[in-house]
Amino acid sequence: IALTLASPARAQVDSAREARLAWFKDAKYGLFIHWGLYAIPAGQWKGKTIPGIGEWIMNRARIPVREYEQLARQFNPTRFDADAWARMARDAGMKYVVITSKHHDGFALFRSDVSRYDVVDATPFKRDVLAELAKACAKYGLRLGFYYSQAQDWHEPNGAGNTWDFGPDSLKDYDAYLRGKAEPQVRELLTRYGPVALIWFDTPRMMTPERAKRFTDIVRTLQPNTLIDGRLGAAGDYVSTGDNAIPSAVRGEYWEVPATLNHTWGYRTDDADWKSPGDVIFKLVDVVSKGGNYLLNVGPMPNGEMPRAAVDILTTAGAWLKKNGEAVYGAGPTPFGDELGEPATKAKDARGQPAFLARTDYRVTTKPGKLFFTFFRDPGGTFELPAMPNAVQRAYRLSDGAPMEVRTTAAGARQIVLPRFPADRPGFLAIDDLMGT
Ligand code: FUL
Repeated sequence: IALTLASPARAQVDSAREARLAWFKDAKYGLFIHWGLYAIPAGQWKGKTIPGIGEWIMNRARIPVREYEQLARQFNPTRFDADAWARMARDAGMKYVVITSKHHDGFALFRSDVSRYDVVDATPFKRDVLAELAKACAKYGLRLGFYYSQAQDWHEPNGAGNTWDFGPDSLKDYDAYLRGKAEPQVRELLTRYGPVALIWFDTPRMMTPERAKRFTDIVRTLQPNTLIDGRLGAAGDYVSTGDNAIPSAVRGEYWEVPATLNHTWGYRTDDADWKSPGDVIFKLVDVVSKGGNYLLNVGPMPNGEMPRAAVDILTTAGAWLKKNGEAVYGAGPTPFGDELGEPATKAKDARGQPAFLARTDYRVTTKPGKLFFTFFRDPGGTFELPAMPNAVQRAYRLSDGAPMEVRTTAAGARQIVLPRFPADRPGFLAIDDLMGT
Protein backbone atom coordinates (compact mmCIF):
# COMPACT_ATOMS: atom_id res chain seq x y z
CA ILE A 1 0.00 0.00 0.00
CA ALA A 2 1.02 3.58 -0.49
CA LEU A 3 0.00 6.50 1.69
CA THR A 4 -0.03 10.13 0.70
CA LEU A 5 0.77 12.31 3.69
CA ALA A 6 -0.45 15.78 4.45
CA SER A 7 2.77 17.17 5.83
CA PRO A 8 5.83 16.25 3.81
CA ALA A 9 9.10 17.73 4.93
CA ARG A 10 12.53 16.94 3.55
CA ALA A 11 15.71 18.86 3.08
CA GLN A 12 18.44 17.92 0.61
CA VAL A 13 22.10 18.58 1.29
CA ASP A 14 24.28 19.17 -1.74
CA SER A 15 27.96 18.74 -2.41
CA ALA A 16 30.20 17.21 -5.07
CA ARG A 17 29.94 13.83 -3.41
CA GLU A 18 26.17 14.08 -3.12
CA ALA A 19 25.99 14.95 -6.79
CA ARG A 20 28.19 12.00 -7.73
CA LEU A 21 26.01 9.73 -5.65
CA ALA A 22 22.65 10.98 -6.94
CA TRP A 23 22.14 8.18 -9.49
CA PHE A 24 23.43 5.55 -7.07
CA LYS A 25 21.05 6.63 -4.37
CA ASP A 26 18.07 6.27 -6.70
CA ALA A 27 19.24 3.12 -8.51
CA LYS A 28 19.02 0.79 -5.49
CA TYR A 29 19.45 -2.44 -7.41
CA GLY A 30 22.38 -3.62 -9.51
CA LEU A 31 23.70 -6.74 -11.18
CA PHE A 32 27.08 -8.02 -10.04
CA ILE A 33 28.87 -10.32 -12.49
CA HIS A 34 31.83 -12.50 -11.52
CA TRP A 35 33.27 -14.01 -14.66
CA GLY A 36 36.71 -15.22 -15.49
CA LEU A 37 38.84 -18.33 -15.99
CA TYR A 38 37.46 -19.85 -12.78
CA ALA A 39 34.12 -20.40 -14.55
CA ILE A 40 35.81 -23.22 -16.49
CA PRO A 41 36.75 -25.53 -13.58
CA ALA A 42 33.55 -24.30 -11.88
CA GLY A 43 34.44 -25.77 -8.50
CA GLN A 44 36.22 -28.99 -9.65
CA TRP A 45 39.96 -29.49 -9.94
CA LYS A 46 41.61 -32.72 -11.09
CA GLY A 47 38.50 -34.71 -10.33
CA LYS A 48 38.08 -33.26 -6.85
CA THR A 49 35.39 -30.92 -5.61
CA ILE A 50 37.05 -27.83 -4.18
CA PRO A 51 34.75 -26.33 -1.56
CA GLY A 52 34.02 -22.64 -1.26
CA ILE A 53 33.30 -19.82 -3.63
CA GLY A 54 34.11 -20.70 -7.23
CA GLU A 55 36.36 -17.75 -8.06
CA TRP A 56 38.70 -18.72 -5.20
CA ILE A 57 39.55 -22.12 -6.68
CA MET A 58 43.12 -21.17 -7.57
CA ASN A 59 43.77 -20.22 -3.97
CA ARG A 60 41.79 -23.03 -2.34
CA ALA A 61 43.43 -25.74 -4.43
CA ARG A 62 46.82 -24.00 -4.34
CA ILE A 63 47.04 -24.21 -8.12
CA PRO A 64 50.43 -23.05 -9.42
CA VAL A 65 50.30 -20.03 -11.73
CA ARG A 66 51.79 -21.99 -14.62
CA GLU A 67 49.01 -24.56 -14.37
CA TYR A 68 46.12 -22.18 -13.73
CA GLU A 69 46.99 -19.82 -16.56
CA GLN A 70 46.55 -22.70 -19.03
CA LEU A 71 42.82 -22.24 -18.49
CA ALA A 72 43.07 -19.17 -20.69
CA ARG A 73 43.58 -21.44 -23.70
CA GLN A 74 40.21 -23.02 -22.99
CA PHE A 75 38.36 -19.75 -22.53
CA ASN A 76 36.14 -19.63 -25.61
CA PRO A 77 32.63 -18.60 -24.58
CA THR A 78 30.98 -18.92 -27.96
CA ARG A 79 27.57 -18.12 -26.54
CA PHE A 80 28.63 -14.85 -24.91
CA ASP A 81 26.14 -12.14 -25.82
CA ALA A 82 26.60 -8.87 -23.97
CA ASP A 83 23.27 -7.67 -25.26
CA ALA A 84 21.50 -10.62 -23.63
CA TRP A 85 23.20 -9.92 -20.29
CA ALA A 86 22.27 -6.26 -20.35
CA ARG A 87 18.72 -7.07 -21.44
CA MET A 88 18.42 -9.49 -18.54
CA ALA A 89 19.57 -6.80 -16.10
CA ARG A 90 17.09 -4.35 -17.58
CA ASP A 91 14.24 -6.89 -17.39
CA ALA A 92 15.24 -7.68 -13.82
CA GLY A 93 14.65 -4.04 -12.91
CA MET A 94 18.33 -3.47 -12.20
CA LYS A 95 19.79 -0.05 -12.87
CA TYR A 96 23.50 -0.77 -12.90
CA VAL A 97 25.94 -3.53 -13.63
CA VAL A 98 29.30 -4.22 -12.00
CA ILE A 99 31.58 -6.80 -13.63
CA THR A 100 34.92 -8.29 -12.58
CA SER A 101 37.44 -6.59 -14.82
CA LYS A 102 40.16 -8.45 -12.93
CA HIS A 103 39.53 -10.71 -9.96
CA HIS A 104 42.11 -12.04 -7.48
CA ASP A 105 43.39 -14.58 -10.03
CA GLY A 106 44.87 -11.68 -11.98
CA PHE A 107 43.22 -12.44 -15.33
CA ALA A 108 41.84 -9.34 -17.07
CA LEU A 109 38.51 -9.56 -18.83
CA PHE A 110 39.54 -6.68 -21.11
CA ARG A 111 42.29 -5.87 -23.57
CA SER A 112 45.23 -4.68 -21.53
CA ASP A 113 48.55 -3.30 -22.70
CA VAL A 114 49.97 -3.72 -19.23
CA SER A 115 49.80 -7.49 -18.99
CA ARG A 116 49.15 -10.04 -21.69
CA TYR A 117 47.22 -12.16 -19.22
CA ASP A 118 43.94 -10.87 -20.58
CA VAL A 119 40.97 -12.06 -22.57
CA VAL A 120 42.17 -10.62 -25.88
CA ASP A 121 45.82 -11.68 -25.75
CA ALA A 122 45.68 -15.00 -23.91
CA THR A 123 42.50 -16.74 -25.11
CA PRO A 124 41.19 -18.13 -28.38
CA PHE A 125 38.13 -15.92 -27.83
CA LYS A 126 40.11 -12.70 -28.38
CA ARG A 127 37.13 -10.41 -27.76
CA ASP A 128 37.11 -7.56 -25.26
CA VAL A 129 34.25 -8.55 -22.95
CA LEU A 130 34.15 -5.18 -21.21
CA ALA A 131 33.97 -3.26 -24.48
CA GLU A 132 31.01 -5.31 -25.63
CA LEU A 133 29.28 -5.03 -22.29
CA ALA A 134 29.84 -1.26 -22.16
CA LYS A 135 28.08 -0.92 -25.48
CA ALA A 136 25.17 -3.12 -24.45
CA CYS A 137 24.72 -1.36 -21.10
CA ALA A 138 24.65 2.02 -22.83
CA LYS A 139 21.96 0.68 -25.18
CA TYR A 140 19.72 -0.36 -22.27
CA GLY A 141 20.35 2.70 -20.14
CA LEU A 142 22.33 0.81 -17.51
CA ARG A 143 25.34 2.25 -15.76
CA LEU A 144 28.44 0.09 -15.84
CA GLY A 145 31.04 -0.24 -13.12
CA PHE A 146 34.18 -2.35 -12.88
CA TYR A 147 35.22 -4.60 -10.03
CA TYR A 148 39.02 -4.47 -9.78
CA SER A 149 41.05 -6.51 -7.30
CA GLN A 150 43.66 -3.89 -6.50
CA ALA A 151 45.57 -5.77 -3.83
CA GLN A 152 45.28 -9.49 -4.40
CA ASP A 153 46.73 -10.67 -7.68
CA TRP A 154 47.66 -14.34 -7.51
CA HIS A 155 49.30 -14.21 -10.93
CA GLU A 156 51.92 -11.65 -9.98
CA PRO A 157 55.01 -12.34 -7.86
CA ASN A 158 54.50 -9.06 -6.01
CA GLY A 159 50.70 -9.08 -5.81
CA ALA A 160 49.06 -10.02 -2.53
CA GLY A 161 47.65 -13.44 -1.84
CA ASN A 162 49.64 -16.04 -3.74
CA THR A 163 51.87 -17.50 -1.05
CA TRP A 164 52.06 -20.99 -2.61
CA ASP A 165 54.07 -19.79 -5.62
CA PHE A 166 55.62 -16.59 -4.35
CA GLY A 167 56.03 -16.86 -0.57
CA PRO A 168 54.74 -14.59 2.18
CA ASP A 169 53.16 -11.26 1.28
CA SER A 170 55.38 -9.51 3.82
CA LEU A 171 58.43 -10.10 1.60
CA LYS A 172 56.88 -8.74 -1.59
CA ASP A 173 57.57 -5.49 -3.35
CA TYR A 174 53.98 -4.49 -3.30
CA ASP A 175 54.50 -1.04 -4.82
CA ALA A 176 56.22 -2.63 -7.81
CA TYR A 177 53.04 -4.61 -8.48
CA LEU A 178 50.80 -1.59 -7.91
CA ARG A 179 52.76 0.69 -10.18
CA GLY A 180 53.49 -1.99 -12.75
CA LYS A 181 50.03 -3.49 -13.12
CA ALA A 182 47.16 -2.40 -10.89
CA GLU A 183 47.43 1.37 -11.31
CA PRO A 184 47.97 1.31 -15.10
CA GLN A 185 45.12 -1.18 -15.53
CA VAL A 186 42.76 1.03 -13.55
CA ARG A 187 43.85 3.85 -15.88
CA GLU A 188 42.98 1.68 -18.87
CA LEU A 189 39.55 0.99 -17.41
CA LEU A 190 38.91 4.68 -16.96
CA THR A 191 40.03 5.75 -20.42
CA ARG A 192 38.77 3.03 -22.78
CA TYR A 193 35.17 2.24 -21.93
CA GLY A 194 33.35 5.55 -21.77
CA PRO A 195 31.82 6.75 -18.53
CA VAL A 196 32.57 4.33 -15.70
CA ALA A 197 29.86 4.39 -13.04
CA LEU A 198 32.08 3.03 -10.32
CA ILE A 199 35.25 1.18 -9.53
CA TRP A 200 34.58 -1.65 -7.14
CA PHE A 201 37.87 -2.25 -5.33
CA ASP A 202 38.08 -5.28 -3.09
CA THR A 203 40.02 -6.91 -0.23
CA PRO A 204 42.43 -4.09 0.71
CA ARG A 205 45.32 -6.21 1.92
CA MET A 206 48.60 -4.37 2.29
CA MET A 207 46.94 -1.09 1.43
CA THR A 208 48.16 2.05 3.17
CA PRO A 209 46.53 5.49 3.06
CA GLU A 210 49.25 6.55 0.62
CA ARG A 211 48.66 3.62 -1.72
CA ALA A 212 44.91 4.03 -1.55
CA LYS A 213 45.28 7.71 -2.35
CA ARG A 214 47.14 6.89 -5.55
CA PHE A 215 44.08 4.97 -6.73
CA THR A 216 41.71 7.71 -5.63
CA ASP A 217 43.77 10.28 -7.51
CA ILE A 218 43.71 8.19 -10.69
CA VAL A 219 39.93 7.85 -10.51
CA ARG A 220 39.27 11.49 -9.65
CA THR A 221 41.63 12.77 -12.33
CA LEU A 222 40.39 10.59 -15.16
CA GLN A 223 36.68 10.47 -14.32
CA PRO A 224 35.61 12.75 -11.47
CA ASN A 225 32.08 11.33 -11.48
CA THR A 226 33.12 7.72 -11.04
CA LEU A 227 32.19 6.35 -7.64
CA ILE A 228 34.64 4.48 -5.47
CA ASP A 229 33.21 1.65 -3.37
CA GLY A 230 34.06 0.99 0.26
CA ARG A 231 36.79 -1.64 -0.12
CA LEU A 232 39.72 0.36 -1.41
CA GLY A 233 41.45 0.72 1.91
CA ALA A 234 40.49 4.36 2.36
CA ALA A 235 37.14 6.04 2.62
CA GLY A 236 35.21 5.58 -0.59
CA ASP A 237 32.09 7.34 -1.77
CA TYR A 238 29.92 4.84 0.06
CA VAL A 239 30.16 1.99 2.53
CA SER A 240 30.39 -1.58 1.27
CA THR A 241 29.06 -4.11 3.76
CA GLY A 242 30.48 -7.59 4.16
CA ASP A 243 29.53 -10.18 1.55
CA ASN A 244 25.83 -11.04 1.78
CA ALA A 245 25.66 -9.10 5.06
CA ILE A 246 22.46 -7.09 5.09
CA PRO A 247 22.58 -4.79 8.12
CA SER A 248 19.93 -5.37 10.78
CA ALA A 249 18.83 -1.74 11.02
CA VAL A 250 18.74 1.55 9.14
CA ARG A 251 22.18 3.02 8.41
CA GLY A 252 22.35 6.76 7.94
CA GLU A 253 24.96 6.76 5.17
CA TYR A 254 25.19 5.55 1.59
CA TRP A 255 25.81 1.84 1.53
CA GLU A 256 25.63 -1.20 -0.69
CA VAL A 257 25.47 -4.89 0.10
CA PRO A 258 27.10 -7.26 -2.38
CA ALA A 259 25.19 -10.53 -2.44
CA THR A 260 24.91 -13.70 -4.49
CA LEU A 261 21.82 -15.30 -5.96
CA ASN A 262 23.11 -18.72 -4.88
CA HIS A 263 26.20 -19.29 -2.70
CA THR A 264 29.08 -18.55 -5.00
CA TRP A 265 30.18 -15.53 -7.01
CA GLY A 266 32.04 -17.26 -9.81
CA TYR A 267 30.06 -20.06 -11.50
CA ARG A 268 30.07 -23.53 -9.91
CA THR A 269 28.33 -26.45 -11.58
CA ASP A 270 27.22 -27.83 -8.21
CA ASP A 271 25.49 -24.74 -6.83
CA ALA A 272 21.87 -24.61 -7.92
CA ASP A 273 20.50 -23.46 -4.57
CA TRP A 274 19.02 -20.23 -5.89
CA LYS A 275 17.06 -17.67 -3.92
CA SER A 276 13.41 -17.57 -4.93
CA PRO A 277 12.08 -14.46 -6.71
CA GLY A 278 10.14 -13.63 -3.56
CA ASP A 279 13.27 -13.86 -1.46
CA VAL A 280 15.08 -11.55 -3.87
CA ILE A 281 12.26 -9.04 -3.61
CA PHE A 282 12.20 -9.33 0.15
CA LYS A 283 15.93 -8.72 0.41
CA LEU A 284 15.82 -5.80 -2.01
CA VAL A 285 12.95 -4.08 -0.18
CA ASP A 286 14.58 -4.89 3.16
CA VAL A 287 17.81 -3.25 1.98
CA VAL A 288 15.99 -0.18 0.64
CA SER A 289 14.04 0.14 3.91
CA LYS A 290 17.42 0.39 5.67
CA GLY A 291 18.78 2.97 3.25
CA GLY A 292 21.02 0.80 1.08
CA ASN A 293 21.63 -0.62 -2.39
CA TYR A 294 21.44 -4.29 -3.32
CA LEU A 295 24.15 -5.52 -5.72
CA LEU A 296 23.09 -9.03 -6.65
CA ASN A 297 25.52 -11.40 -8.30
CA VAL A 298 25.23 -14.05 -10.96
CA GLY A 299 28.22 -16.03 -12.21
CA PRO A 300 27.93 -16.71 -15.95
CA MET A 301 28.84 -20.15 -17.31
CA PRO A 302 32.01 -20.87 -19.31
CA ASN A 303 30.02 -20.83 -22.55
CA GLY A 304 29.10 -17.20 -21.88
CA GLU A 305 25.49 -17.73 -20.87
CA MET A 306 23.85 -16.81 -17.61
CA PRO A 307 22.42 -19.91 -15.88
CA ARG A 308 18.82 -20.27 -17.07
CA ALA A 309 17.45 -20.50 -13.51
CA ALA A 310 19.06 -17.19 -12.60
CA VAL A 311 17.56 -15.45 -15.60
CA ASP A 312 14.09 -16.75 -14.74
CA ILE A 313 14.32 -15.77 -11.08
CA LEU A 314 15.59 -12.27 -11.78
CA THR A 315 13.07 -11.66 -14.53
CA THR A 316 10.20 -12.81 -12.32
CA ALA A 317 11.31 -10.44 -9.58
CA GLY A 318 11.62 -7.77 -12.27
CA ALA A 319 7.96 -8.19 -13.20
CA TRP A 320 7.02 -7.31 -9.62
CA LEU A 321 9.29 -4.29 -9.75
CA LYS A 322 7.61 -3.07 -12.92
CA LYS A 323 4.40 -2.62 -10.95
CA ASN A 324 5.82 -1.68 -7.58
CA GLY A 325 9.12 -0.01 -8.39
CA GLU A 326 7.99 3.36 -7.06
CA ALA A 327 8.46 1.92 -3.57
CA VAL A 328 12.06 0.97 -4.42
CA TYR A 329 13.79 3.31 -6.88
CA GLY A 330 14.66 6.61 -5.29
CA ALA A 331 12.97 5.55 -2.06
CA GLY A 332 14.40 6.33 1.35
CA PRO A 333 14.53 4.20 4.51
CA THR A 334 11.76 3.63 7.00
CA PRO A 335 11.11 6.56 9.33
CA PHE A 336 9.88 4.18 12.02
CA GLY A 337 13.03 2.34 13.03
CA ASP A 338 10.97 -0.84 12.87
CA GLU A 339 11.92 -3.95 14.75
CA LEU A 340 13.30 -5.53 11.65
CA GLY A 341 13.20 -9.21 12.47
CA GLU A 342 14.61 -11.46 9.78
CA PRO A 343 11.92 -13.57 8.27
CA ALA A 344 12.64 -17.25 8.73
CA THR A 345 13.33 -17.87 5.07
CA LYS A 346 14.67 -21.32 5.84
CA ALA A 347 11.20 -22.53 6.75
CA LYS A 348 9.38 -23.88 3.73
CA ASP A 349 5.72 -24.24 3.06
CA ALA A 350 4.06 -27.26 1.47
CA ARG A 351 4.98 -25.99 -1.97
CA GLY A 352 8.63 -25.59 -1.07
CA GLN A 353 8.45 -21.80 -0.86
CA PRO A 354 10.18 -20.03 2.01
CA ALA A 355 7.79 -19.06 4.76
CA PHE A 356 7.90 -15.72 6.53
CA LEU A 357 7.61 -15.97 10.26
CA ALA A 358 8.99 -12.71 11.56
CA ARG A 359 7.05 -10.31 13.72
CA THR A 360 7.19 -7.51 11.18
CA ASP A 361 6.42 -9.15 7.90
CA TYR A 362 6.52 -5.93 6.01
CA ARG A 363 9.01 -3.25 5.19
CA VAL A 364 8.55 0.50 4.98
CA THR A 365 10.14 2.77 2.41
CA THR A 366 9.45 6.42 1.82
CA LYS A 367 9.48 9.34 -0.56
CA PRO A 368 8.63 12.95 0.20
CA GLY A 369 4.97 12.91 1.19
CA LYS A 370 4.61 9.16 0.77
CA LEU A 371 4.99 5.98 2.74
CA PHE A 372 5.14 2.53 1.20
CA PHE A 373 4.39 -0.66 3.12
CA THR A 374 5.41 -3.84 1.30
CA PHE A 375 3.85 -6.90 2.93
CA PHE A 376 5.48 -10.29 2.89
CA ARG A 377 2.72 -11.99 4.84
CA ASP A 378 -1.00 -11.42 4.91
CA PRO A 379 -1.66 -9.05 7.80
CA GLY A 380 -5.14 -10.60 8.06
CA GLY A 381 -7.53 -8.09 6.54
CA THR A 382 -6.48 -5.00 8.45
CA PHE A 383 -3.18 -3.36 9.18
CA GLU A 384 -2.65 -0.91 12.01
CA LEU A 385 -0.39 1.95 11.02
CA PRO A 386 2.55 2.70 13.25
CA ALA A 387 2.01 5.92 15.22
CA MET A 388 2.90 9.06 13.27
CA PRO A 389 1.88 12.67 13.47
CA ASN A 390 0.89 12.99 9.81
CA ALA A 391 -2.66 12.91 8.56
CA VAL A 392 -3.24 10.28 5.90
CA GLN A 393 -4.80 11.69 2.78
CA ARG A 394 -5.26 8.46 0.95
CA ALA A 395 -4.18 4.83 0.95
CA TYR A 396 -4.04 2.69 -2.16
CA ARG A 397 -2.53 -0.43 -3.58
CA LEU A 398 0.53 0.63 -5.48
CA SER A 399 0.41 -2.07 -8.14
CA ASP A 400 -2.97 -1.03 -9.51
CA GLY A 401 -4.05 2.07 -7.62
CA ALA A 402 -6.99 0.32 -5.92
CA PRO A 403 -8.08 2.52 -3.00
CA MET A 404 -7.88 1.14 0.54
CA GLU A 405 -10.12 2.30 3.33
CA VAL A 406 -8.48 4.04 6.30
CA ARG A 407 -10.38 3.65 9.62
CA THR A 408 -9.78 5.10 13.01
CA THR A 409 -10.33 2.64 15.86
CA ALA A 410 -12.02 3.51 19.15
CA ALA A 411 -8.55 3.79 20.69
CA GLY A 412 -7.57 6.32 18.03
CA ALA A 413 -5.27 4.06 15.99
CA ARG A 414 -5.46 4.15 12.22
CA GLN A 415 -6.17 0.96 10.36
CA ILE A 416 -5.95 0.19 6.69
CA VAL A 417 -8.44 -2.34 5.37
CA LEU A 418 -6.60 -4.69 3.04
CA PRO A 419 -7.57 -7.40 0.61
CA ARG A 420 -6.60 -10.91 1.66
CA PHE A 421 -3.76 -12.94 0.30
CA PRO A 422 -4.85 -15.90 -1.84
CA ALA A 423 -6.52 -18.31 0.61
CA ASP A 424 -4.57 -21.39 -0.38
CA ARG A 425 -1.21 -19.81 0.30
CA PRO A 426 -1.47 -17.44 3.20
CA GLY A 427 1.73 -16.32 4.74
CA PHE A 428 4.14 -17.70 2.20
CA LEU A 429 6.62 -15.88 0.14
CA ALA A 430 5.83 -16.93 -3.37
CA ILE A 431 6.11 -14.23 -5.94
CA ASP A 432 2.40 -14.28 -6.75
CA ASP A 433 1.56 -13.99 -3.06
CA LEU A 434 3.10 -10.58 -2.82
CA MET A 435 0.25 -8.20 -2.65
CA GLY A 436 1.97 -5.29 -4.14
CA THR A 437 3.11 -2.47 -2.02
C1 FUL B 1 35.14 -10.92 -1.68
C2 FUL B 1 36.01 -11.62 -2.69
O1 FUL B 1 37.12 -12.24 -2.09
C3 FUL B 1 35.08 -12.59 -3.34
O2 FUL B 1 35.73 -13.44 -4.22
C4 FUL B 1 33.99 -11.80 -4.05
O3 FUL B 1 34.54 -11.05 -5.08
C5 FUL B 1 33.28 -10.87 -3.08
C6 FUL B 1 32.29 -9.94 -3.70
O4 FUL B 1 34.22 -10.10 -2.39
O5 FUL B 1 35.75 -10.24 -0.75
